[in-house]
Amino acid sequence: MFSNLEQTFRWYGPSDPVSLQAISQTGATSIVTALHHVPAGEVWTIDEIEKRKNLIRSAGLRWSVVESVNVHESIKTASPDREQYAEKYIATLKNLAASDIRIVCYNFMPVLDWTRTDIDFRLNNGASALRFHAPALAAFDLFILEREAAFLEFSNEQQVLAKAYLDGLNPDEKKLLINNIMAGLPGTKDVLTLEQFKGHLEKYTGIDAAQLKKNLAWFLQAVIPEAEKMGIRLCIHPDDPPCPILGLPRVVSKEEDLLDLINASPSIANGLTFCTGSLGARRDNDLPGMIDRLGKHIHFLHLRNVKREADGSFYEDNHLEGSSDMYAIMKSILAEQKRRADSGRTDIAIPMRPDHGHKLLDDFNYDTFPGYSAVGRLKGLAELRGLELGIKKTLYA
Ligand code: DNO
Repeated sequence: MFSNLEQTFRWYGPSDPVSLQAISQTGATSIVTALHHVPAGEVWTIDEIEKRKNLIRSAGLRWSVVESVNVHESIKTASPDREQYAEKYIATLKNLAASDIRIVCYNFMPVLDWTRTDIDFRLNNGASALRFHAPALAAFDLFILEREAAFLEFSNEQQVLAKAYLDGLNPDEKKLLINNIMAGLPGTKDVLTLEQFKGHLEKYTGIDAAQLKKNLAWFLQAVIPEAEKMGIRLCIHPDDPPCPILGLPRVVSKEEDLLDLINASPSIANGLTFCTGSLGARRDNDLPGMIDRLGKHIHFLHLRNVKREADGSFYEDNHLEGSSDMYAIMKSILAEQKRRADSGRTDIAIPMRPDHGHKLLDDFNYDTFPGYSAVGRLKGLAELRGLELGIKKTLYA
């Protein structure tokens, strides 16, 4: 029988309240991390990479995936200095390859990484989840950011609902909403000010989805041939949420986008992070079908489930519940592994991580990064590995 998925856990580095030792008790064998202290665009030195790698190794774990080497805004906006940032990106990849770390996740979301409006949404059982509430984002866009075009983009009904939502918030709640949306890169506690954010938005004037796709293709054509030579596999993370927000285009949201991306620079080095939580927030993304069709390009799996609501809102559900059929997804993943095994590919143990988790039980005693609790993710991982094993023994024993 072919090998199991590689069970990984994201770790934000030495400042993460979830320790490496705790992670090793979850059953995960590998770590997903990044040098979060290095600003986007700067080169990761071999020294720094090795230091981090040794720390992970000394806990009996392996650093198998980098999430993420972030792409500098100059590349996303095609600024005149983009060549220089592509060169630095390649230099970082070279150093990672020298340390034998070869799977590298990144994203191409303008300005903001993933966006949630509520990072403490309480479920009936008292667990805390992450939520994207569409009226809250609209309220922020229309009445806090006061972006003019937003008044043309939202329907009258959406504007009324957004206003009602905003009027129901007290000043502290309003501040929290701003902080949640303006939170900077994962693994940092940085929050953009409204002024800084407006400055970023201006740089995207005139950049629509078609242009952003061209900028992404330019990046791929610059970096992928180099990555291929080094044996590095890049894997793009989809947009979260998978739609344009705050006037910013997004181009990694649906199957067609993923195909365009692959075709922009066809290579084993040009792959996907298949995030079922991000892609699953769109009703028109057929996740098992996408795995069947695009599976060979998947180098990394984020397994998570969202519960979609009619107005575009969603919250993060238990890993096996929510709007996506995790059983069907896992079945498609196993079929992809089987195809790889049959065709002689060696990358069968695709790294997967339980993406996000509720805050549960002892998690409330720690100030963990939103979504990155210990017990909640342990529960997710345990359920997912059980599902994997059950399907595998039934279908492929
Ligand atoms: C959130 C994550 C994202 C992801 C990046 C990948 O939990 O899935 O922040 O790491 O977008 O570059």
